[in-house]
Amino acid sequence: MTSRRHFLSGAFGGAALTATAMATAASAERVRRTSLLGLPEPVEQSHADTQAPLTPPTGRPYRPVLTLNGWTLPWRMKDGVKEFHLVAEPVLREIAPGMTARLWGYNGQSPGPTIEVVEGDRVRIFVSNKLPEVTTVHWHGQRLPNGMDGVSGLTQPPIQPGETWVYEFTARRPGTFMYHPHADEMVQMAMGLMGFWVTHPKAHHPLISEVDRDICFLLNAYDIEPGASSPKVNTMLDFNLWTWNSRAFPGIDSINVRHNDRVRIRIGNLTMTNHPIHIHGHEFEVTGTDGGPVPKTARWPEVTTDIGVGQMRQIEFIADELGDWAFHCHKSHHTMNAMGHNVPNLIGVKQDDLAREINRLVPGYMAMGETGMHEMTEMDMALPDNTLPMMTGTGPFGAIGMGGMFSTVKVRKDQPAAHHPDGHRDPGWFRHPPSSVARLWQGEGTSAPTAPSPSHPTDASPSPVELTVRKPAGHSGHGH
Ligand SMILES: [Cu+2]
Repeated sequence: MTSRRHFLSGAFGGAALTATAMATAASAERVRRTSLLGLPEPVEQSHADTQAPLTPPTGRPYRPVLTLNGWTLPWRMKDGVKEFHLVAEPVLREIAPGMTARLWGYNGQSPGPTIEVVEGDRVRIFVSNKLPEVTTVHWHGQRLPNGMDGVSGLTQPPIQPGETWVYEFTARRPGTFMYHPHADEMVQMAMGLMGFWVTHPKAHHPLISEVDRDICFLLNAYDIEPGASSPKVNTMLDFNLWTWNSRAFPGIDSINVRHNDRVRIRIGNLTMTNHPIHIHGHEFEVTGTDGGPVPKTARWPEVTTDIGVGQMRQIEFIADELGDWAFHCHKSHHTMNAMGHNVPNLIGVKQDDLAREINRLVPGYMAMGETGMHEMTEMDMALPDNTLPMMTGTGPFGAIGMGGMFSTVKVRKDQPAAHHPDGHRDPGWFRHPPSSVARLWQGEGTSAPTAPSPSHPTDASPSPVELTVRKPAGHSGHGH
């Protein structure tokens, strides 16, 4: 994890900009001029590494959040107000090594930086529009004056390209929030324009526990044709890149924690469908939503929680099982990358000759594997440039065969505490204790019970095998 940060001296310094942004150079000039009028410097980020949490330089102390493959926006204190500067602009985002997308974001990245404040803080946010069209920022979940709510046409006129507007309100409610445009939002969110917001409680709160790790990310999705780099913004449901903070596995960093840490993970959903987020080896509770902390009497253990569109969930657990635990969306199509959808099912079909014939007509044709898809994770397929394999990643035991919304929670005894400079470093793969890994059976053969055969309907004379299945030892069963 490096932590390079670019401080812009001029409107374009250090930024990776597309032609669209260059077209707005005239309006950007206006930003530079206002910058001289006392705007906070628009701090920018240009890589997708997870950046160490931002220790608050001024203001009240708190345990800062870690933004997965992202960063936290610095602020300045001015007359008791926390001032932030968001710049909406075209960005280049590496979705995973080997593929970069042309997205829209804030301050050089998609999603934009996490805004982190304390309950009761007076907050002033300058928003400069360097997009080729109008925008606004809506502060999802916040209690604020109606005119600060950022709904284009309803609570304010839209922010024109080149303009800088200012939002100001008090962060009244502690919790988990996000921000996104409320102008042409179908296009702007399909392009990646969004960010996270965390408001810490100002004092001990009976329903907000103090945690050792506090991690946040947004669920988002893109439809980018293999070989292309710009999302198709009219797609409603059939997205092909399922991402956390605009990163797909193996580009999503692992969540690295110390044994017995209390871990809070905050997740917001700005895709067009729900995502059942699932953890292995532990149970968690949903301790809060974008509506606030959940009363203790309304919490129950889960290993999967479904996060609907426009919802946020904060989950908490004690990381008391050592290992590398999968943490992913449970929709199996969401743990795959592009190319997974228009592929015929040819399981059981010998297709070497068939694929060769079709390839003469359709170069680049690819069919599902003969025995399933896993074989593809071990193949070296020719892909168009700037395209991720459908399933990829290599672990200590070989191909992982995943993509999309998949990561791991790595629980280690020797992981430094979160506030240590190396507190979030990746410890590498887990070293399993002897005799604790599933193994190839090399003993004598065993016979397994067999389910009733369809050729022997239940009213036929049961075979001894069927009897074994229907009446396992210890069960009374209902018999015939
Ligand atoms: Cu999903």
